[in-house]
Amino acid sequence: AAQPPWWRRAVFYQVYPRSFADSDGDGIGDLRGVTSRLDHLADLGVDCVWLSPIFDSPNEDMGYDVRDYRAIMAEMGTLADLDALIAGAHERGMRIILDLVVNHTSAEHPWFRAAIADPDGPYGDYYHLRPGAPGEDGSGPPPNNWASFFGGSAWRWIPQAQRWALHLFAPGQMDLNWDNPRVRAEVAEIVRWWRARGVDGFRLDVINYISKRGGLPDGNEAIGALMGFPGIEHYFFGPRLHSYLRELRTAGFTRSPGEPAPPSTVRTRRPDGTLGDPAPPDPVAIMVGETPGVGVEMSRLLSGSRRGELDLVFNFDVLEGPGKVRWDDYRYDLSYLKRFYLGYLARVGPDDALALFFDNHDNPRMLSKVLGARAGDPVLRTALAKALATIQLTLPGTPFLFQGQEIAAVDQDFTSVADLRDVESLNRFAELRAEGSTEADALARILPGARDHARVPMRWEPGPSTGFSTGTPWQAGREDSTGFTVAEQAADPGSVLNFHRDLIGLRRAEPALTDGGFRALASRSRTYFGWLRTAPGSGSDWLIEVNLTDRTIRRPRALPRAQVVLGSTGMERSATMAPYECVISRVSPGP
Ligand code: ISL
Repeated sequence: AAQPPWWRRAVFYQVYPRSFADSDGDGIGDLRGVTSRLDHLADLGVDCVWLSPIFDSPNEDMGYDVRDYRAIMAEMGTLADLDALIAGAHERGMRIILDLVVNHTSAEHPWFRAAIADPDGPYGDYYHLRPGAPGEDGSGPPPNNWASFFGGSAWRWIPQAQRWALHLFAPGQMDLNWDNPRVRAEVAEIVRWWRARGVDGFRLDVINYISKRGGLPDGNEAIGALMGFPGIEHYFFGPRLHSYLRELRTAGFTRSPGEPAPPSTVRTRRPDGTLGDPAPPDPVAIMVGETPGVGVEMSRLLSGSRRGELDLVFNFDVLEGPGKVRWDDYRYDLSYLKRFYLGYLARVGPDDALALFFDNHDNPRMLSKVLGARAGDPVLRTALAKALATIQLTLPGTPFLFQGQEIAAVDQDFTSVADLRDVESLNRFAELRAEGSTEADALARILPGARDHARVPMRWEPGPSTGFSTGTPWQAGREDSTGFTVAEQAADPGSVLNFHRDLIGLRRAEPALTDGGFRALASRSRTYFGWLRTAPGSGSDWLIEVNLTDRTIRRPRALPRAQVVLGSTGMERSATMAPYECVISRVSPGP
Protein backbone atom coordinates (compact mmCIF):
# COMPACT_ATOMS: atom_id res chain seq x y z
CA ALA A 1 0.00 0.00 0.00
CA ALA A 2 1.14 3.57 -0.67
CA GLN A 3 2.71 5.33 2.30
CA PRO A 4 0.51 8.05 3.72
CA PRO A 5 1.99 11.57 3.38
CA TRP A 6 4.43 12.33 6.21
CA TRP A 7 2.12 14.81 7.91
CA ARG A 8 -0.59 12.21 8.53
CA ARG A 9 1.57 10.62 11.20
CA ALA A 10 3.35 13.76 12.34
CA VAL A 11 3.12 15.70 15.57
CA PHE A 12 3.20 19.45 14.93
CA TYR A 13 4.24 22.04 17.47
CA GLN A 14 3.40 25.73 17.18
CA VAL A 15 6.04 28.16 18.40
CA TYR A 16 5.05 31.76 19.10
CA PRO A 17 8.58 33.07 18.57
CA ARG A 18 8.06 36.33 20.42
CA SER A 19 7.48 34.39 23.63
CA PHE A 20 9.51 31.23 23.24
CA ALA A 21 13.15 32.05 24.03
CA ASP A 22 15.08 35.31 23.96
CA SER A 23 18.78 34.94 23.13
CA ASP A 24 19.90 38.56 23.41
CA GLY A 25 18.10 39.94 26.45
CA ASP A 26 15.91 42.51 24.70
CA GLY A 27 12.81 40.87 26.16
CA ILE A 28 11.59 39.63 22.77
CA GLY A 29 11.93 36.00 21.76
CA ASP A 30 14.01 35.42 18.63
CA LEU A 31 15.20 32.85 16.12
CA ARG A 32 18.44 32.06 17.93
CA GLY A 33 16.33 31.45 20.98
CA VAL A 34 14.24 28.91 19.09
CA THR A 35 17.38 27.23 17.76
CA SER A 36 18.76 26.99 21.30
CA ARG A 37 15.64 25.08 22.33
CA LEU A 38 15.39 22.67 19.39
CA ASP A 39 16.53 19.79 21.59
CA HIS A 40 13.50 20.30 23.80
CA LEU A 41 11.27 19.85 20.75
CA ALA A 42 13.21 16.88 19.40
CA ASP A 43 13.12 15.18 22.82
CA LEU A 44 9.40 15.74 22.98
CA GLY A 45 9.10 13.91 19.66
CA VAL A 46 7.96 16.78 17.46
CA ASP A 47 8.04 16.15 13.70
CA CYS A 48 7.25 19.62 12.41
CA VAL A 49 7.60 23.05 13.95
CA TRP A 50 5.28 25.87 12.88
CA LEU A 51 6.66 29.33 13.57
CA SER A 52 4.12 32.11 14.03
CA PRO A 53 5.09 35.23 12.02
CA ILE A 54 8.74 36.20 11.84
CA PHE A 55 8.72 38.44 8.75
CA ASP A 56 9.45 42.16 8.94
CA SER A 57 6.44 43.92 10.42
CA PRO A 58 5.42 47.05 12.33
CA ASN A 59 3.69 44.61 14.71
CA GLU A 60 0.32 46.22 14.96
CA ASP A 61 -0.90 42.60 15.15
CA MET A 62 2.38 40.94 16.20
CA GLY A 63 3.64 40.01 12.77
CA TYR A 64 0.26 39.22 11.25
CA ASP A 65 0.84 42.50 9.41
CA VAL A 66 3.75 41.89 7.06
CA ARG A 67 5.86 44.74 5.69
CA ASP A 68 8.39 42.62 3.81
CA TYR A 69 7.79 38.96 2.94
CA ARG A 70 11.47 38.32 2.31
CA ALA A 71 13.03 39.77 5.45
CA ILE A 72 13.10 38.75 9.11
CA MET A 73 11.74 41.10 11.76
CA ALA A 74 14.83 42.90 13.12
CA GLU A 75 14.15 41.98 16.75
CA MET A 76 13.94 38.29 15.82
CA GLY A 77 17.20 38.02 13.92
CA THR A 78 18.42 37.60 10.36
CA LEU A 79 17.98 35.34 7.37
CA ALA A 80 21.20 33.62 8.39
CA ASP A 81 19.63 32.88 11.80
CA LEU A 82 16.66 31.32 10.05
CA ASP A 83 18.93 29.23 7.82
CA ALA A 84 20.64 27.95 10.96
CA LEU A 85 17.30 27.19 12.60
CA ILE A 86 16.10 25.25 9.54
CA ALA A 87 19.34 23.29 9.36
CA GLY A 88 19.18 22.54 13.09
CA ALA A 89 15.61 21.30 12.83
CA HIS A 90 16.27 19.18 9.74
CA GLU A 91 19.28 17.55 11.38
CA ARG A 92 17.06 16.54 14.27
CA GLY A 93 14.45 15.06 11.96
CA MET A 94 12.02 17.97 12.18
CA ARG A 95 10.46 20.00 9.38
CA ILE A 96 9.81 23.73 9.62
CA ILE A 97 6.77 25.60 8.36
CA LEU A 98 6.24 29.34 8.49
CA ASP A 99 3.16 31.49 8.78
CA LEU A 100 2.00 32.94 5.46
CA VAL A 101 -0.19 35.97 6.06
CA VAL A 102 -1.47 36.93 2.62
CA ASN A 103 -5.11 37.81 3.08
CA HIS A 104 -3.68 41.21 3.96
CA THR A 105 -0.40 43.10 4.18
CA SER A 106 0.71 45.81 6.55
CA ALA A 107 -0.23 49.33 5.47
CA GLU A 108 3.54 49.89 5.51
CA HIS A 109 4.16 47.31 2.79
CA PRO A 110 5.62 48.96 -0.34
CA TRP A 111 2.67 47.68 -2.39
CA PHE A 112 0.22 49.58 -0.21
CA ARG A 113 2.39 52.67 -0.16
CA ALA A 114 2.51 52.59 -3.96
CA ALA A 115 -1.21 51.93 -4.15
CA ILE A 116 -2.19 54.98 -2.13
CA ALA A 117 0.46 57.19 -3.76
CA ASP A 118 -1.18 56.47 -7.11
CA PRO A 119 -4.53 54.66 -6.80
CA ASP A 120 -4.91 54.57 -10.59
CA GLY A 121 -1.41 53.17 -11.05
CA PRO A 122 -0.25 49.54 -11.21
CA TYR A 123 -0.58 48.90 -7.45
CA GLY A 124 -4.00 50.50 -6.99
CA ASP A 125 -5.62 47.20 -7.88
CA TYR A 126 -3.55 45.18 -5.38
CA TYR A 127 -5.99 46.18 -2.64
CA HIS A 128 -9.66 46.95 -2.24
CA LEU A 129 -9.71 50.71 -2.70
CA ARG A 130 -12.97 52.58 -3.23
CA PRO A 131 -13.68 56.24 -3.97
CA GLY A 132 -16.17 58.08 -1.79
CA ALA A 133 -17.07 61.35 -0.21
CA PRO A 134 -16.64 60.84 3.49
CA GLY A 135 -16.75 64.49 4.43
CA GLU A 136 -13.96 66.54 5.95
CA ASP A 137 -13.48 64.31 8.98
CA GLY A 138 -13.79 60.98 7.19
CA SER A 139 -17.01 60.18 9.02
CA GLY A 140 -19.27 59.65 6.00
CA PRO A 141 -20.67 56.23 5.10
CA PRO A 142 -18.06 53.66 4.08
CA PRO A 143 -18.57 51.60 0.89
CA ASN A 144 -20.43 48.82 2.71
CA ASN A 145 -21.47 47.66 6.17
CA TRP A 146 -18.68 45.11 6.72
CA ALA A 147 -17.20 45.07 10.20
CA SER A 148 -13.58 44.67 11.26
CA PHE A 149 -12.81 41.75 13.59
CA PHE A 150 -10.91 44.16 15.78
CA GLY A 151 -13.72 46.72 16.10
CA GLY A 152 -15.57 49.29 14.02
CA SER A 153 -15.98 49.41 10.25
CA ALA A 154 -13.78 47.32 7.97
CA TRP A 155 -13.08 50.47 5.95
CA ARG A 156 -10.62 53.22 6.58
CA TRP A 157 -10.49 56.53 4.71
CA ILE A 158 -7.08 57.33 3.27
CA PRO A 159 -7.10 61.11 2.72
CA GLN A 160 -3.87 61.10 0.71
CA ALA A 161 -5.44 58.77 -1.88
CA GLN A 162 -9.03 59.99 -1.53
CA ARG A 163 -10.00 56.33 -1.27
CA TRP A 164 -11.50 53.96 1.26
CA ALA A 165 -9.35 50.88 1.95
CA LEU A 166 -10.68 47.54 3.20
CA HIS A 167 -9.22 45.96 6.36
CA LEU A 168 -11.03 42.98 7.86
CA PHE A 169 -8.60 43.08 10.80
CA ALA A 170 -6.68 46.03 12.32
CA PRO A 171 -6.65 49.37 10.45
CA GLY A 172 -3.03 48.64 9.49
CA GLN A 173 -3.86 45.23 7.93
CA MET A 174 -4.96 45.99 4.37
CA ASP A 175 -6.86 43.26 2.52
CA LEU A 176 -5.22 42.20 -0.73
CA ASN A 177 -7.31 41.93 -3.89
CA TRP A 178 -6.90 38.29 -4.91
CA ASP A 179 -9.00 38.84 -8.02
CA ASN A 180 -5.94 40.60 -9.41
CA PRO A 181 -3.77 37.89 -11.07
CA ARG A 182 -0.63 39.88 -10.27
CA VAL A 183 -1.37 39.57 -6.55
CA ARG A 184 -1.73 35.81 -6.89
CA ALA A 185 1.52 35.61 -8.85
CA GLU A 186 3.35 37.63 -6.16
CA VAL A 187 2.14 35.23 -3.45
CA ALA A 188 3.22 32.15 -5.41
CA GLU A 189 6.61 33.80 -5.94
CA ILE A 190 7.00 34.39 -2.19
CA VAL A 191 6.23 30.73 -1.49
CA ARG A 192 8.77 29.54 -4.08
CA TRP A 193 11.40 31.86 -2.63
CA TRP A 194 11.02 30.36 0.83
CA ARG A 195 10.87 26.80 -0.44
CA ALA A 196 14.21 27.35 -2.15
CA ARG A 197 15.59 28.32 1.28
CA GLY A 198 14.52 25.00 2.72
CA VAL A 199 11.17 25.85 4.32
CA ASP A 200 8.91 22.78 4.26
CA GLY A 201 5.57 24.50 3.89
CA PHE A 202 3.25 27.09 5.38
CA ARG A 203 0.35 27.61 7.69
CA LEU A 204 -1.87 29.96 5.71
CA ASP A 205 -3.48 32.67 7.83
CA VAL A 206 -7.27 33.17 7.37
CA ILE A 207 -6.81 31.69 3.94
CA ASN A 208 -10.55 31.09 3.50
CA TYR A 209 -11.11 34.88 3.51
CA ILE A 210 -9.12 35.67 0.34
CA SER A 211 -11.95 35.62 -2.22
CA LYS A 212 -14.47 38.41 -1.71
CA ARG A 213 -17.81 38.54 -3.53
CA GLY A 214 -17.59 40.81 -6.58
CA GLY A 215 -18.82 44.34 -5.96
CA LEU A 216 -18.38 43.88 -2.19
CA PRO A 217 -22.12 44.07 -1.42
CA ASP A 218 -23.55 44.90 2.01
CA GLY A 219 -23.75 41.99 4.41
CA ASN A 220 -27.14 40.65 5.43
CA GLU A 221 -28.14 42.35 8.71
CA ALA A 222 -29.57 39.20 10.28
CA ILE A 223 -26.45 37.15 9.52
CA GLY A 224 -24.35 40.06 10.75
CA ALA A 225 -26.27 40.18 14.03
CA LEU A 226 -26.02 36.42 14.47
CA MET A 227 -22.30 36.14 13.66
CA GLY A 228 -21.28 39.49 15.13
CA PHE A 229 -19.58 40.56 11.90
CA PRO A 230 -21.77 41.92 9.08
CA GLY A 231 -20.44 40.99 5.64
CA ILE A 232 -18.86 37.68 6.63
CA GLU A 233 -21.01 35.62 4.21
CA HIS A 234 -19.37 37.50 1.34
CA TYR A 235 -15.83 36.36 2.08
CA PHE A 236 -15.49 33.45 4.52
CA PHE A 237 -16.04 30.93 1.71
CA GLY A 238 -15.89 33.22 -1.30
CA PRO A 239 -16.79 32.48 -4.90
CA ARG A 240 -13.26 31.84 -6.21
CA LEU A 241 -11.68 30.35 -3.10
CA HIS A 242 -11.24 26.87 -4.55
CA SER A 243 -9.69 28.06 -7.76
CA TYR A 244 -7.27 30.42 -5.99
CA LEU A 245 -6.10 27.65 -3.66
CA ARG A 246 -5.55 25.24 -6.54
CA GLU A 247 -3.63 27.82 -8.46
CA LEU A 248 -1.44 28.60 -5.45
CA ARG A 249 -0.80 24.92 -4.79
CA THR A 250 0.39 24.41 -8.35
CA ALA A 251 2.24 27.68 -8.84
CA GLY A 252 3.81 28.01 -5.39
CA PHE A 253 3.83 24.79 -3.40
CA THR A 254 4.44 22.14 -6.06
CA ARG A 255 7.90 21.51 -7.45
CA SER A 256 7.71 21.98 -11.19
CA PRO A 257 9.52 19.65 -13.57
CA GLY A 258 13.03 20.98 -13.99
CA GLU A 259 12.90 23.03 -10.81
CA PRO A 260 15.91 22.09 -8.68
CA ALA A 261 15.00 20.09 -5.61
CA PRO A 262 15.15 22.21 -2.45
CA PRO A 263 18.03 21.42 -0.10
CA SER A 264 16.02 18.87 1.83
CA THR A 265 18.07 17.54 4.64
CA VAL A 266 15.25 16.38 6.88
CA ARG A 267 16.44 13.22 8.54
CA THR A 268 13.90 10.45 8.85
CA ARG A 269 12.90 9.17 12.26
CA ARG A 270 12.66 5.42 12.82
CA PRO A 271 9.83 3.89 14.85
CA ASP A 272 12.14 3.73 17.86
CA GLY A 273 12.84 7.45 17.55
CA THR A 274 16.42 7.21 16.31
CA LEU A 275 17.46 9.19 13.24
CA GLY A 276 17.98 7.77 9.77
CA ASP A 277 19.12 9.18 6.44
CA PRO A 278 17.53 12.33 5.01
CA ALA A 279 14.15 11.82 3.37
CA PRO A 280 13.78 12.70 -0.31
CA PRO A 281 12.46 16.25 -0.75
CA ASP A 282 8.68 16.63 -0.62
CA PRO A 283 7.20 17.08 -4.12
CA VAL A 284 4.58 19.42 -2.65
CA ALA A 285 5.26 21.60 0.37
CA ILE A 286 2.59 21.26 3.03
CA MET A 287 -0.34 23.71 3.09
CA VAL A 288 -2.09 24.00 6.43
CA GLY A 289 -5.09 26.29 6.24
CA GLU A 290 -6.30 28.43 9.06
CA THR A 291 -9.97 28.50 8.17
CA PRO A 292 -12.19 30.13 10.80
CA GLY A 293 -15.90 29.52 10.40
CA VAL A 294 -15.87 26.55 8.03
CA GLY A 295 -17.81 23.50 9.17
CA VAL A 296 -17.28 19.85 8.31
CA GLU A 297 -18.49 19.92 4.71
CA MET A 298 -16.53 23.03 3.77
CA SER A 299 -13.45 21.58 5.49
CA ARG A 300 -13.76 18.51 3.29
CA LEU A 301 -14.02 20.62 0.16
CA LEU A 302 -10.91 22.56 1.16
CA SER A 303 -8.73 19.68 2.29
CA GLY A 304 -9.92 16.40 0.76
CA SER A 305 -6.87 14.62 -0.61
CA ARG A 306 -8.29 14.58 -4.14
CA ARG A 307 -9.21 18.25 -4.14
CA GLY A 308 -5.77 19.71 -4.88
CA GLU A 309 -6.28 22.54 -2.39
CA LEU A 310 -5.10 22.46 1.23
CA ASP A 311 -3.61 19.48 3.09
CA LEU A 312 -5.01 20.21 6.53
CA VAL A 313 -7.47 22.70 7.96
CA PHE A 314 -8.18 23.93 11.46
CA ASN A 315 -11.80 23.68 12.45
CA PHE A 316 -12.49 26.05 15.35
CA ASP A 317 -15.90 24.74 16.37
CA VAL A 318 -14.40 22.49 19.04
CA LEU A 319 -12.94 25.41 20.96
CA GLU A 320 -16.17 26.78 22.48
CA GLY A 321 -19.19 25.04 23.94
CA PRO A 322 -22.53 25.13 22.10
CA GLY A 323 -23.89 28.67 21.77
CA LYS A 324 -20.78 30.16 23.37
CA VAL A 325 -18.23 32.61 22.01
CA ARG A 326 -14.69 33.20 23.16
CA TRP A 327 -15.62 36.21 25.32
CA ASP A 328 -18.19 34.32 27.39
CA ASP A 329 -17.25 33.46 30.96
CA TYR A 330 -18.32 29.83 31.34
CA ARG A 331 -16.89 26.39 32.06
CA TYR A 332 -16.31 24.27 28.97
CA ASP A 333 -18.00 20.88 29.28
CA LEU A 334 -15.83 18.10 27.83
CA SER A 335 -18.86 16.05 26.88
CA TYR A 336 -19.23 18.60 24.08
CA LEU A 337 -15.70 17.89 22.90
CA LYS A 338 -16.56 14.21 22.66
CA ARG A 339 -19.80 14.94 20.83
CA PHE A 340 -17.96 17.25 18.42
CA TYR A 341 -15.33 14.68 17.45
CA LEU A 342 -17.75 11.79 17.16
CA GLY A 343 -19.94 13.92 14.91
CA TYR A 344 -16.96 15.03 12.86
CA LEU A 345 -15.44 11.59 12.47
CA ALA A 346 -18.78 10.12 11.46
CA ARG A 347 -18.97 12.56 8.57
CA VAL A 348 -15.49 12.19 7.08
CA GLY A 349 -13.84 9.48 5.04
CA PRO A 350 -10.32 8.25 4.35
CA ASP A 351 -9.65 11.13 1.95
CA ASP A 352 -10.26 13.70 4.66
CA ALA A 353 -7.76 15.05 7.13
CA LEU A 354 -8.23 16.98 10.32
CA ALA A 355 -5.88 19.09 12.41
CA LEU A 356 -6.42 18.37 16.12
CA PHE A 357 -5.76 21.34 18.37
CA PHE A 358 -7.00 22.83 21.63
CA ASP A 359 -4.67 25.79 22.18
CA ASN A 360 -3.09 28.41 19.96
CA HIS A 361 -1.98 32.03 20.16
CA ASP A 362 -5.54 33.30 19.57
CA ASN A 363 -7.28 31.53 22.41
CA PRO A 364 -7.24 31.12 26.16
CA ARG A 365 -5.91 27.78 27.37
CA MET A 366 -8.26 24.81 27.15
CA LEU A 367 -7.20 23.71 30.66
CA SER A 368 -8.54 26.96 32.05
CA LYS A 369 -11.71 26.87 30.01
CA VAL A 370 -12.54 23.51 31.55
CA LEU A 371 -11.27 24.03 35.09
CA GLY A 372 -11.73 27.77 35.64
CA ALA A 373 -10.08 28.86 38.88
CA ARG A 374 -9.53 25.20 39.77
CA ALA A 375 -6.74 25.14 37.16
CA GLY A 376 -4.69 26.28 40.18
CA ASP A 377 -5.07 22.79 41.69
CA PRO A 378 -1.94 20.93 40.57
CA VAL A 379 -3.60 17.51 40.76
CA LEU A 380 -6.55 18.39 38.55
CA ARG A 381 -4.36 20.42 36.26
CA THR A 382 -1.98 17.52 35.73
CA ALA A 383 -4.73 14.94 35.26
CA LEU A 384 -6.66 17.04 32.75
CA ALA A 385 -3.52 17.97 30.79
CA LYS A 386 -2.75 14.27 30.35
CA ALA A 387 -6.35 13.53 29.38
CA LEU A 388 -6.30 16.23 26.71
CA ALA A 389 -2.94 15.02 25.41
CA THR A 390 -4.37 11.52 25.13
CA ILE A 391 -7.34 12.74 23.12
CA GLN A 392 -5.22 14.95 20.90
CA LEU A 393 -2.52 12.38 20.23
CA THR A 394 -4.61 9.27 19.64
CA LEU A 395 -7.78 10.36 17.83
CA PRO A 396 -7.59 10.11 14.03
CA GLY A 397 -6.08 13.37 12.79
CA THR A 398 -2.89 15.39 12.93
CA PRO A 399 -2.14 16.94 16.33
CA PHE A 400 -0.90 20.52 16.66
CA LEU A 401 0.51 21.24 20.11
CA PHE A 402 0.93 24.87 21.08
CA GLN A 403 3.95 25.87 23.14
CA GLY A 404 3.32 25.32 26.84
CA GLN A 405 0.74 22.58 26.42
CA GLU A 406 3.45 20.02 27.21
CA ILE A 407 3.85 21.60 30.66
CA ALA A 408 0.13 22.19 31.26
CA ALA A 409 0.14 25.94 30.70
CA VAL A 410 -2.93 27.76 32.03
CA ASP A 411 -4.42 31.24 31.74
CA GLN A 412 -2.86 34.22 33.50
CA ASP A 413 -4.16 36.16 36.50
CA PHE A 414 -3.94 39.48 34.70
CA THR A 415 -4.95 42.27 37.06
CA SER A 416 -4.89 45.35 34.87
CA VAL A 417 -5.24 46.40 31.26
CA ALA A 418 -1.57 47.39 31.52
CA ASP A 419 -0.82 43.63 31.50
CA LEU A 420 -2.34 43.26 28.03
CA ARG A 421 -0.57 43.77 24.70
CA ASP A 422 -2.91 42.40 22.05
CA VAL A 423 -4.53 44.89 19.66
CA GLU A 424 -7.81 42.97 19.87
CA SER A 425 -7.94 43.14 23.67
CA LEU A 426 -6.89 46.78 23.76
CA ASN A 427 -9.42 47.85 21.10
CA ARG A 428 -12.18 45.98 22.86
CA PHE A 429 -11.26 47.53 26.17
CA ALA A 430 -11.35 51.02 24.63
CA GLU A 431 -14.74 50.29 23.05
CA LEU A 432 -16.24 49.09 26.32
CA ARG A 433 -14.87 52.14 28.13
CA ALA A 434 -16.33 54.41 25.47
CA GLU A 435 -19.70 52.73 26.00
CA GLY A 436 -19.49 53.61 29.69
CA SER A 437 -18.07 50.46 31.36
CA THR A 438 -15.81 51.00 34.35
CA GLU A 439 -12.21 49.86 34.00
CA ALA A 440 -12.85 46.87 36.22
CA ASP A 441 -15.96 45.91 34.27
CA ALA A 442 -14.30 46.27 30.91
CA LEU A 443 -11.38 44.14 32.05
CA ALA A 444 -13.70 41.47 33.43
CA ARG A 445 -15.44 41.27 30.07
CA ILE A 446 -12.20 40.94 28.12
CA LEU A 447 -10.23 38.48 30.22
CA PRO A 448 -12.27 35.34 29.47
CA GLY A 449 -11.39 35.64 25.77
CA ALA A 450 -8.15 37.59 25.71
CA ARG A 451 -5.53 36.23 23.33
CA ASP A 452 -2.86 37.51 25.74
CA HIS A 453 -3.22 34.44 28.02
CA ALA A 454 -1.46 32.18 25.53
CA ARG A 455 1.14 34.75 24.43
CA VAL A 456 3.15 35.09 27.64
CA PRO A 457 6.73 33.81 27.86
CA MET A 458 7.36 30.09 27.90
CA ARG A 459 8.12 28.77 31.39
CA TRP A 460 11.48 27.04 31.05
CA GLU A 461 12.66 27.29 34.66
CA PRO A 462 11.37 28.45 38.03
CA GLY A 463 12.08 32.09 38.91
CA PRO A 464 10.71 35.45 37.84
CA SER A 465 12.19 35.39 34.32
CA THR A 466 11.17 31.71 33.79
CA GLY A 467 14.38 31.22 31.81
CA PHE A 468 12.84 33.07 28.88
CA SER A 469 14.99 36.18 28.91
CA THR A 470 17.63 37.99 30.92
CA GLY A 471 15.82 41.25 30.15
CA THR A 472 12.30 42.52 30.74
CA PRO A 473 9.82 40.42 28.73
CA TRP A 474 7.67 42.31 26.22
CA GLN A 475 4.67 40.79 27.99
CA ALA A 476 4.85 39.35 31.48
CA GLY A 477 3.16 36.18 32.62
CA ARG A 478 1.05 36.27 35.77
CA GLU A 479 1.27 32.71 36.90
CA ASP A 480 3.72 31.46 39.50
CA SER A 481 2.78 27.87 40.26
CA THR A 482 5.48 25.47 41.40
CA GLY A 483 6.25 22.45 39.28
CA PHE A 484 4.96 23.69 35.95
CA THR A 485 8.15 24.60 34.12
CA VAL A 486 10.12 22.52 31.65
CA ALA A 487 13.05 22.05 34.04
CA GLU A 488 10.87 20.87 36.92
CA GLN A 489 8.79 18.58 34.75
CA ALA A 490 11.77 17.03 33.00
CA ALA A 491 12.95 15.83 36.41
CA ASP A 492 9.58 14.35 37.40
CA PRO A 493 8.69 10.98 35.84
CA GLY A 494 4.98 11.55 36.50
CA SER A 495 4.91 14.98 34.86
CA VAL A 496 2.76 16.18 32.02
CA LEU A 497 5.93 16.70 29.99
CA ASN A 498 7.08 13.11 30.39
CA PHE A 499 3.58 11.87 29.66
CA HIS A 500 3.70 13.73 26.33
CA ARG A 501 7.11 12.23 25.54
CA ASP A 502 5.97 8.72 26.36
CA LEU A 503 2.75 9.04 24.43
CA ILE A 504 4.41 10.53 21.35
CA GLY A 505 7.01 7.76 21.49
CA LEU A 506 4.26 5.16 21.68
CA ARG A 507 2.46 6.79 18.78
CA ARG A 508 5.58 6.60 16.65
CA ALA A 509 6.16 2.93 17.51
CA GLU A 510 2.57 1.77 17.00
CA PRO A 511 1.16 2.61 13.57
CA ALA A 512 -2.36 1.60 14.66
CA LEU A 513 -2.44 4.74 16.82
CA THR A 514 -2.06 6.93 13.74
CA ASP A 515 -3.28 4.86 10.79
CA GLY A 516 -5.67 2.45 12.48
CA GLY A 517 -9.44 2.36 12.21
CA PHE A 518 -11.58 4.18 14.74
CA ARG A 519 -14.49 2.77 16.71
CA ALA A 520 -16.20 4.63 19.56
CA LEU A 521 -17.32 2.76 22.67
CA ALA A 522 -20.23 3.84 24.86
CA SER A 523 -20.79 6.68 22.44
CA ARG A 524 -23.76 8.10 24.37
CA SER A 525 -21.94 8.44 27.67
CA ARG A 526 -21.37 12.05 28.73
CA THR A 527 -18.68 11.17 31.25
CA TYR A 528 -16.60 8.47 29.58
CA PHE A 529 -14.81 8.87 26.23
CA GLY A 530 -13.53 5.53 24.99
CA TRP A 531 -12.50 4.30 21.59
CA LEU A 532 -10.56 1.63 19.76
CA ARG A 533 -7.86 2.19 17.18
CA THR A 534 -7.96 -1.00 15.21
CA ALA A 535 -4.90 -2.41 13.51
CA PRO A 536 -5.19 -2.90 9.75
CA GLY A 537 -3.38 -6.26 9.76
CA SER A 538 -2.79 -8.81 12.46
CA GLY A 539 -1.33 -6.39 15.01
CA SER A 540 -3.07 -5.54 18.23
CA ASP A 541 -5.84 -3.03 18.63
CA TRP A 542 -5.60 -0.17 21.10
CA LEU A 543 -8.17 0.94 23.63
CA ILE A 544 -8.13 4.56 24.74
CA GLU A 545 -10.24 5.70 27.67
CA VAL A 546 -10.70 9.10 29.25
CA ASN A 547 -12.79 10.20 32.21
CA LEU A 548 -14.23 13.51 31.02
CA THR A 549 -15.21 14.68 34.49
CA ASP A 550 -13.70 15.81 37.78
CA ARG A 551 -15.50 12.94 39.55
CA THR A 552 -14.75 9.26 39.92
CA ILE A 553 -16.77 7.33 37.34
CA ARG A 554 -17.55 3.70 36.68
CA ARG A 555 -16.02 2.12 33.56
CA PRO A 556 -18.86 1.19 31.25
CA ARG A 557 -17.35 -2.14 30.36
CA ALA A 558 -14.52 -4.48 31.05
CA LEU A 559 -12.22 -5.60 28.25
CA PRO A 560 -10.36 -8.56 29.72
CA ARG A 561 -7.76 -8.66 26.96
CA ALA A 562 -6.75 -5.02 27.50
CA GLN A 563 -3.31 -4.52 28.99
CA VAL A 564 -2.50 -1.02 30.24
CA VAL A 565 0.54 0.45 28.48
CA LEU A 566 0.32 4.09 29.53
CA GLY A 567 -1.95 5.82 31.99
CA SER A 568 -2.15 8.95 34.05
CA THR A 569 -2.47 7.25 37.40
CA GLY A 570 -0.84 3.86 37.09
CA MET A 571 -0.98 0.57 35.29
CA GLU A 572 -4.10 -0.87 36.87
CA ARG A 573 -7.46 -1.14 35.14
CA SER A 574 -10.06 -1.01 37.85
CA ALA A 575 -13.84 -0.79 37.76
CA THR A 576 -13.68 2.94 38.25
CA MET A 577 -11.74 5.84 36.80
CA ALA A 578 -10.29 8.74 38.83
CA PRO A 579 -11.06 12.37 37.88
CA TYR A 580 -9.81 13.02 34.33
CA GLU A 581 -7.98 9.72 34.35
CA CYS A 582 -6.76 8.50 30.97
CA VAL A 583 -5.64 4.99 30.10
CA ILE A 584 -4.12 3.58 26.92
CA SER A 585 -4.23 -0.20 26.63
CA ARG A 586 -3.11 -2.78 24.13
CA VAL A 587 -5.88 -5.22 23.24
CA SER A 588 -4.26 -8.49 22.33
CA PRO A 589 -5.92 -10.55 19.60
CA GLY A 590 -8.42 -13.05 20.97
CA PRO A 591 -7.50 -16.69 21.55
O1 ISL B 1 -9.36 36.57 17.18
C1 ISL B 1 -10.10 36.42 16.27
C2 ISL B 1 -11.02 37.49 15.80
O2 ISL B 1 -11.92 37.84 16.80
C3 ISL B 1 -10.05 35.18 15.55
O3 ISL B 1 -11.18 35.03 14.82
C4 ISL B 1 -8.83 35.29 14.66
O4 ISL B 1 -8.67 36.59 14.24
C5 ISL B 1 -8.97 34.45 13.43
O5 ISL B 1 -8.90 33.12 13.87
C6 ISL B 1 -7.85 34.76 12.47
O6 ISL B 1 -6.60 34.62 13.10
C7 ISL B 1 -5.45 34.84 12.36
O7 ISL B 1 -5.47 36.04 11.62
C8 ISL B 1 -5.51 37.25 12.37
C9 ISL B 1 -4.47 37.29 13.50
O8 ISL B 1 -4.76 38.36 14.36
C10 ISL B 1 -4.45 36.01 14.28
O9 ISL B 1 -3.44 36.05 15.26
C11 ISL B 1 -4.27 34.90 13.30
O10 ISL B 1 -4.10 33.65 13.92
C12 ISL B 1 -5.26 38.35 11.39
O11 ISL B 1 -4.09 38.10 10.66
